Amino acid sequence: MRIIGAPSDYGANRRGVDMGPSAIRYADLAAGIEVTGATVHDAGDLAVPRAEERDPDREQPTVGKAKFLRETREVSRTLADAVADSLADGEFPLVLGGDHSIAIGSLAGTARDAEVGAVWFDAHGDFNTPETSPSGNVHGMPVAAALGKGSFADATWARADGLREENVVFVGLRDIDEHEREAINESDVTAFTMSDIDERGISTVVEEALDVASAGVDGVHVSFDLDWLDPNEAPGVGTPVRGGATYREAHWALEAVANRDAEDGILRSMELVEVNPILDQSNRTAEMAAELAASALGKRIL
Ligand code: Z70
Ligand code: MN
Ligand code: MN
Ligand code: MN
Repeated sequence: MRIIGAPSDYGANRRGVDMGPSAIRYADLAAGIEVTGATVHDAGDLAVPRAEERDPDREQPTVGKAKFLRETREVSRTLADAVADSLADGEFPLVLGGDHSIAIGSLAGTARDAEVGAVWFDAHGDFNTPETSPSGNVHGMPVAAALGKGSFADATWARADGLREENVVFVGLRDIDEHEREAINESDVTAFTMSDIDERGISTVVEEALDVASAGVDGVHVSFDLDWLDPNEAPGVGTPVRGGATYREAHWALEAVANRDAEDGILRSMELVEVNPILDQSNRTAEMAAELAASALGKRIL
């Protein structure tokens, strides 16, 4: 497998997530994964210019707002190539963010020559467009971007045409904007909220999510936003939302991903995003990210 760092914070309104890849590596990511017997190649970080050197408003859509759109496009193109190259070389791409806007690149890369589904572990729907976004932060838009919603319809760099809308599944949503809610409900994606997890349990919800994401596709991308977890467990994120997944639920969920992959080889690519070491306590959130990656890639208790 191949580690690809994408230290971009262009999509978030707060500095610090650009240090995510370093923090996750420092938490012994590679050693944790090697326990599974996998060989880990670290490709290092993509070059991402500092946000202070750029103008967030330099390029704006005719309607709505999207900060650092030009820079996000540059990062997305570079990351898409890196992910596609990794797959072409037969190495599983594990992308480290950065904020969740980097998923535009991960999805474009993993869906370049394949039909793919996605499981999106997140407190947020990330389904805004420049027209609906209350913040203009692109990390609230990557799913809509990849699916070509709103003005992203014309953005060939953002659209991941191999990503099938009916195979996109959210798990554990709990903070959705008004227009984002309408868009999710009108779309063909499947959305499990935190209420679904409370009602039906993590195991039923995650197994069903994997069924939907993997039906009829070549592979599944797992996008893991650390703010899916409860802020008590993962405080080092830019937008903490109370009532998130527990440590044990998160481990169970990613062990289920690994078990499913062992059965049908469906896992194609993965990313860990939104780790913000500035806001963290003793690198706990990065440690969580590293542990969960190992679980997804096959680390078992026994
Ligand atoms: C809000 C917006 C968001 C992540 C925050 C927040 C989006 N819906 N995404 N943190 N990862 O600004 O669009
Ligand atoms: Mn997100
Ligand atoms: Mn989020
Ligand atoms: Mn596999």
